Amino acid sequence: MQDAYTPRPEHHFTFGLWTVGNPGRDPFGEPVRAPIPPARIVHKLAELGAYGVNLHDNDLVPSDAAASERDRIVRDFTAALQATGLQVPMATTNLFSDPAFRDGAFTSNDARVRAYALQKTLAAIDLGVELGASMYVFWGGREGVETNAAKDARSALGWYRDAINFLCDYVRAQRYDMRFALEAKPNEPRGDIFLPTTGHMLAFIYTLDHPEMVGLNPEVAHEQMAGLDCSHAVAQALDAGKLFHIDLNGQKLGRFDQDLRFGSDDPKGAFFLVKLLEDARWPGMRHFDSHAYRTEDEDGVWDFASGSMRTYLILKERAERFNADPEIQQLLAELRTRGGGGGGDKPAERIVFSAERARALQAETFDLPAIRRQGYAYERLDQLTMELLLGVR
Ligand code: DIG
Ligand code: MN
Ligand code: MN
Repeated sequence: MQDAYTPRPEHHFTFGLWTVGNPGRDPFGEPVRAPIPPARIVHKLAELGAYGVNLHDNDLVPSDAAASERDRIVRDFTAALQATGLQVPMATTNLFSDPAFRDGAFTSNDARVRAYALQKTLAAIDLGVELGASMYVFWGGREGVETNAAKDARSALGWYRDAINFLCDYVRAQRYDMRFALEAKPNEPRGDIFLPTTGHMLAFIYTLDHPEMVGLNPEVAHEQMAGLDCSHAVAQALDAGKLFHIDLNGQKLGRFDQDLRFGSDDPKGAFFLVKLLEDARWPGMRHFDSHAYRTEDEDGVWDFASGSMRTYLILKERAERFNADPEIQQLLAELRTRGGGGGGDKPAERIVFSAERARALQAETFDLPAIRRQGYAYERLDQLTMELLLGVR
């Protein structure tokens, strides 16, 4: 069915091999779906209108594969990419499945584990470059503790920083066209994960040797697990010029990491995130780091993938309607011009220090009773937004 919400490669939708390839295992049950071969995932995603496919090293190459086997697997995968035109924009390392990483990878107390994690990541970066990736994501799923008796968090942050600095220097030495995107999560699988939110990651970036190479990969579910509004984390990443990638999915508050289909649980939150990305004209990959319900068979997996992209495009169209809605825009214009602020596209005058600006401010008088009396009409504004989202505007 082709309609206004049919995804096309120019929409930059991507999925990880591990997302549509998720076999439906959970902590209380075995896999419910047979593995889908990577080449089939490539062909199906291309058929559905996706732009690209991402991977952890071991989503494609088993960690115990011999070099010849690795090369064969990469050859077959590359053939599918060439046959479909699907791209590999992002790669990452699985530093969380191997029991060797049970105390963390870059932040394990065992220096041998920290070294092995670096070795594994060097090989995974090479694989990503070989497949055409220019973005490399780091999600430190095991970088945390269940008890603070295990390690001083300052030591852990130092090891984390040394690892990222080492890998930045490797990419520079290899002259790879690659940047890093750090992904936060507050907990799970560890009791507490270091650098738990996008804000923590942003601060960490500025302690690195090459902060210009390193940005953020906010994930909707992870910010919501921390009880935060993901669109605010993404706004701060955009403001800092550090939104290098994004993981779109859905999540109910107070649950384990559900990685639900984007927008399926919180369409209003998803709407404001899509509006932010589209208003910002953000050119990055719209990556769905999520998976089908465990109830689904393979047909359900492709329903999940199509639904993810369709919901994004429907919300993109709703954002365009919001930006064109006369009543909504009139309310916003009135708000922006209050007190002589900006109007239309003219931004409000910025408050920049100067001696006379300070003197003028000190001499200024305010009609505080009037300011205290005024309302902001946000109930009207939000109701109009809700009616637009519910399809009656
Ligand atoms: C989980 O949210 C993580 C892993 O799936 C992967 O390392 C990263 C890539 O988007 N997200
Ligand atoms: Mn997640
Ligand atoms: Mn993710």
